[in-house]
Amino acid sequence: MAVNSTVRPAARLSESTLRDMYWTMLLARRLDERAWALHRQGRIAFHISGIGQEAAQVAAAFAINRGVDFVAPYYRDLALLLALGMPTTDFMLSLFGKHDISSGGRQMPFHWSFKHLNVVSGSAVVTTQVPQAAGLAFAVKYRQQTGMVDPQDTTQPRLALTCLGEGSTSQGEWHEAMNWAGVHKLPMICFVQNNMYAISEKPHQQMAVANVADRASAYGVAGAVVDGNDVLAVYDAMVEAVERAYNGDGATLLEAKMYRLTPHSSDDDDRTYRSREEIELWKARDGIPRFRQHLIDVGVLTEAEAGDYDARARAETDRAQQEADAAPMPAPEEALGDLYAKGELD
Ligand SMILES: Cc1ncc(C[n+]2csc(CCOP(=O)(O)OP(=O)(O)O)c2C)c(N)n1
Ligand SMILES: [Mg+2]
Repeated sequence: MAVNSTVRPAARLSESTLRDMYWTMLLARRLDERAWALHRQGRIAFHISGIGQEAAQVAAAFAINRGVDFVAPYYRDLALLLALGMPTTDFMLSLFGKHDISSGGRQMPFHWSFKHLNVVSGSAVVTTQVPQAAGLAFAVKYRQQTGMVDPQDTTQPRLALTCLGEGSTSQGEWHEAMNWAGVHKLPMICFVQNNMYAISEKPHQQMAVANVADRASAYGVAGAVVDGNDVLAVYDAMVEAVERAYNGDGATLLEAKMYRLTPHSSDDDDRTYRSREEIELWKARDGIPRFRQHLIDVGVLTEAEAGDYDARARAETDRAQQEADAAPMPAPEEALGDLYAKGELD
């Protein structure tokens, strides 16, 4: 890929792409807020939120070849999945336990799986997606090296992106996967969304180094830390990682620092372990209003257009909710479908 290194990648984004990025962040926020409301109304059983992480996720998605490169996401990746092409109605269907694409209502929501977007299904066990991403990246490299695919073919996956929280890097699988990515110089990007908490635990209770990315050199991969509330900074850092992967120069451990603005999940009461003042401090750094202001400052959006985006995001959230609400519940006998192979005992 030819790159003019004097111009930051984000500076080359067209106005319509910048608007798309903003729209996706905003839509994710509105859908997520609606999910909290639906939970408090007793209409859905569970919610785990990506509020505060949208900027970083949208940046990550826009930097890869969306819908083609492999993605092994984690539960907070609502904005990332929307950017990859998940329909809004599908998200609502998953909240209601109805026929969503990921599992037809049989899995908990947030266990994303979209075959047509090369988003591989994950497990509720945190971090297991990282060795799977390393395996996918190994397959990408193997297929290219054995001539099964052309490394320049943009219709084929050329990297595997995986996401996880900082707390999950304490799991053994993470170290095994990073080591594998380093040893085999894999086209993998491990995107750590460091939101300052693993349920109630702070980063210093998980690790004795300041940054997850400080460990990169120990695995022989590139590492970087970026402000996760700055969508364009994350995009620049991610493009560097993508080019490294596409050029056969190995894996990247990219850590975006951000803040989980909500409790861990709808089952958590965060008042037991953090102050309201701390949350307010981070709310002031929220990536969505920050990007909105930036787009207005540089003349990509007017105040009126930004207001129109707000109204459209709310209307789209209403529409998706109503459509999902009107959809039928899965039949009880569907619960066991696709669990067992059909064999001679049937
Ligand atoms: C192996 C395993 N241990 C514990 C859990 C329960 N659990 C779910 S999310 C979570 C916290 C993860 O924190 P982090 O990796 O920082 O991600 P965040 O939720 O903050 O985005 C824990 C302990 C789990 N799902 N899997
Ligand atoms: Mg965390």
